[in-house]
Amino acid sequence: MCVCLCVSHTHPRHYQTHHTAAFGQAPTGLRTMGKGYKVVVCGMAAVGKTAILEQLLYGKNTVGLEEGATMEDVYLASVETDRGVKEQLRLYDTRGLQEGVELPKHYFSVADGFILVYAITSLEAFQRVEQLKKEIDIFRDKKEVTVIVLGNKMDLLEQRQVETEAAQQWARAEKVRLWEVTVTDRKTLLEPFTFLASKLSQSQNKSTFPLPGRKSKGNNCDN
Ligand SMILES: Nc1nc2c(ncn2[C@@H]2O[C@H](COP(=O)(O)OP(=O)(O)OP(=O)(O)O)[C@@H](O)[C@H]2O)c(=O)[nH]1
Ligand SMILES: [Mg+2]
Repeated sequence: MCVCLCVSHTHPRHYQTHHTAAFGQAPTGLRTMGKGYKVVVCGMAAVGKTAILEQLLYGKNTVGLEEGATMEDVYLASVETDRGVKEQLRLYDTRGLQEGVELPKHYFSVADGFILVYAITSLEAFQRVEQLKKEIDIFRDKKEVTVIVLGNKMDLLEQRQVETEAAQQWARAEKVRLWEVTVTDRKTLLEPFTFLASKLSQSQNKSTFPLPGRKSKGNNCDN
């Protein structure tokens, strides 16, 4: 399964530095990138947002290495859906939230999707995700957005503060999918990102094309 091909990673604070990386395929380069779905990756500081993206896109396990706090980075990725179609994602790696630091409101108007990240070792980080979900519901302005939730640092079981079942129960009530993952095992990241790409493409198709079997006025889809 080709889940991810990262073709570019830009640092907006610098002059558009492009990095290329590929997994099992040659890099296709920026020219093949469409606009892509805009996905905001957010959550409390130090839950592993950047580490997740670096592992998923570059196969880098940065756990244990010194990594600075993020201001904002944009990763461009091509992710294969469950139907084998590649979808382009623009992943906004945002600044970690802390007491008094809110997710800037412009993200709510641009986002097609959100990845809410907490660490299973921090109840506070999970509560921040609950709050973010509420903010999405308020600020998305009736636009359809896809939300997935990642409970990271699953390898640190002995420091667990967020129980799996309690988190899943909340996710079911909110009608969002939640996975526990760890950056130390890239495989745990594949299903959530495949799901996200599939869901994003489905929701766009839903609003762009009439459903089979339902004829809309002046639009004959029988052929
Ligand atoms: N054990 C373990 N450590 C992790 C995991 N993911 C990230 N870390 C560590 O957690 C720390 C924070 O990771 P980052 O990826 O910088 O977290 P972040 O959410 O991007 O942080 P900000 O950019 O400050 O918001 C680093 O020391 C990582 O090595 C994981 O799955 N397991
Ligand atoms: Mg970061």
